[in-house]
Amino acid sequence: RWEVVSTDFSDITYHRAVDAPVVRIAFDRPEVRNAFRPGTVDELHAALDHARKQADIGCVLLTGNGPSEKDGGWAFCSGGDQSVRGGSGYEYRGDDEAAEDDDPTVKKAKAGRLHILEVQRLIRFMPKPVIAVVPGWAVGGGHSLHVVCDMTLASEEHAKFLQTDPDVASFDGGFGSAYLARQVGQKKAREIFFRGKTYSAEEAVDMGMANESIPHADLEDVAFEWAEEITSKSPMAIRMLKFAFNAIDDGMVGQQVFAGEATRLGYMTDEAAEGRDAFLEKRDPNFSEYPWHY
Ligand code: 1HA
Repeated sequence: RWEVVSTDFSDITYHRAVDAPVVRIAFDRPEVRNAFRPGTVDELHAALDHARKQADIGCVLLTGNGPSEKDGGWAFCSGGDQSVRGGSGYEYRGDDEAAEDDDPTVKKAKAGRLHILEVQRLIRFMPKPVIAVVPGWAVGGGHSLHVVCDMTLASEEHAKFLQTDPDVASFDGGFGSAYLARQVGQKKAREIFFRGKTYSAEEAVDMGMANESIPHADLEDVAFEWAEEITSKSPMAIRMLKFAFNAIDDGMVGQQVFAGEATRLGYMTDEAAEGRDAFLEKRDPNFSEYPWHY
């Protein structure tokens, strides 16, 4: 079903479907429950951005490879790799240099990285659905990632949803908490963060932060079916809907993103062509043929 898009990655895998406009991007550090270090985030950003730009890709499946060879455990993502957490963020250490920017003209900031937030924004603002396919633990910053995805499908047997942020003195005060509250309600979202209890796939579905609990063996097949279904529909309509769903929570940025798509549609009209042509031909535009629709 899948062919490799790039072998340049060490902390993720990136595949595209042979016969559908769908990609599969997966964390590939199962021995640490797919925790992300700075290089992992660089790679994830690069793969998602690549998928964003492909005109023949309409849906991204974001998941975690597994199980761990150490103990057989499954994970979507366990958040920031605590072993490389420095004084101000997560640091490139050891063999984690894969995707670091080696451009000598770039003066690198000394502060640690928190750029998983850039990945969150990329998922939020890319004009195609991203489905979190959760085969195991979704924890901390990994929990926030599933929250920001357009939909979540979870393994009935192995998915576990957990917010440890306050346990490790971290806090996702953006999409990870605020958007979660939109999904499960204020009281429940506060419970999730303040208590740090683990929830099953079924509980996640019941509270509205996951779409479906699926037998583990079928999870990837069902996710692929969902992606095929979505990508059989109008790209324009799916894009407009995603940005419409986002807009109410995204303030003026949400309006800007939605309006950008509206502008694209506007540019496709004869009326817009008349405006452009009149300028280029150095004449007054004639909009008289275009009705004042109601
Ligand atoms: O909140 C943010 C941010 C907020 C704003 C802006 C940016 C942010 C960026 C990141 C984050 C965060 O992600 S903070 C939250 C960080 N993550 C955690 O606190 C989760 C830590 N892990 C656990 O709680 C548990 O490991 C687990 C619930 C995911 C799994 O438990 P389990 O099944 O009992 O396995 P466990 O034995 O604990 O883990 C297996 C191996 O994976 C262990 O290594 P080993 O002893 O075999 O050498 C464990 O240390 C490692 N591991 C798991 N999670 C992480 C990890 N190593 C480093 N970092 C991890 N996150």
